[in-house]
Amino acid sequence: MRVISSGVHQAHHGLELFDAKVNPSIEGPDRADLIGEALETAGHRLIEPGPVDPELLRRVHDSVYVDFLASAWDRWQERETPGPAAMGFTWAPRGASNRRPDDLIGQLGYHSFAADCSIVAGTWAAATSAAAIATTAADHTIATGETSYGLCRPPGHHATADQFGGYCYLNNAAIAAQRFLDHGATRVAILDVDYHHGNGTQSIFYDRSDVMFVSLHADPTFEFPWFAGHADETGTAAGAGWNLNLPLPRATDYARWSEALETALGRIVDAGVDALIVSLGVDIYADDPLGTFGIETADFGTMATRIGSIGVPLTIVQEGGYAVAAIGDNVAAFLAPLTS
Ligand code: Q9C
Ligand code: ZN
Repeated sequence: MRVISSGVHQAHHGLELFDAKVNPSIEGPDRADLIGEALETAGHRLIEPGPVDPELLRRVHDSVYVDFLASAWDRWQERETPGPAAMGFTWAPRGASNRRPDDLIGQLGYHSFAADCSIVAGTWAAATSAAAIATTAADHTIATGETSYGLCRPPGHHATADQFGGYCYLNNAAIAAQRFLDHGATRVAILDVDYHHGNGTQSIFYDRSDVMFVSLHADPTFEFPWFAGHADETGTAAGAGWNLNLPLPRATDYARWSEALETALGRIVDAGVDALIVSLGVDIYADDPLGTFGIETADFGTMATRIGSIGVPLTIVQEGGYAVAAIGDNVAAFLAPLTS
């Protein structure tokens, strides 16, 4: 087991708008710091990532979006009275032309889909560091076959090819998947176990058959991201049949969740993939402030044992998880059975 992490994320802590109030985001630096400490206590060595690959970023994300993210904070600072964080304020009405505006304020709406997510001074460095962590983790699995874990922060699975939202800016799991493909894999699967549907990952690969996206999540009829994650979203064009959503009800416990996991793994095994990326959100934990599921700490070990049993090269990237008192134990419990 190789664990990749970096302290660069610490300068990223955005604001989020919720209940008509603006507060520091619940997605803060403590999350990754606590995971790192728990993993060191469990005997893991934390290894720094290599540099980010700008070409790889642009194979997953639109170039204009990457350029936008890289420059948004500096452009925001040029305003007469810049607020404490740059965030979207107006989104395209249904049926609108959706032409990209020239102005920064319009572009913030164009390149985002949720007001829970903002850009501050450290955001771009943190997002590119998380992408580098995912890339380095994938590279280790590609080179050795060994399982690797990328302690990515900010998370990535809500980020689409050209929009940030849900605390995500660059899609770390998609970047890891593309890395496997670029190094000879024919088909890879992404198994997303975060409490929330990975709308960004789904959309990036929706019309492709080389990356199968499989997600267990809270039903979007009652949960963020609200507009994606239904069972009838199965892919389009060449991607038809390569997207599997398993929406679950409130209060789903491990007995119910593990039934969906069997369905998910059955499809992944049938597809005969060369590698598996796990988008590991531990917000399915029973005491998570954003979740409603009933997964206990020990269940993370049980699920990891089952996922590991399919015998496919494995790279894990961190997504959500907001119960900071238990976040380290939950991730350590998942990694423990995969550690050799
Ligand atoms: N104040 C991930 O788990 N809604 N993103 C939060 C609570 C957004 C979660 C509302 C949840 C996004 C990666
Ligand atoms: Zn989540």
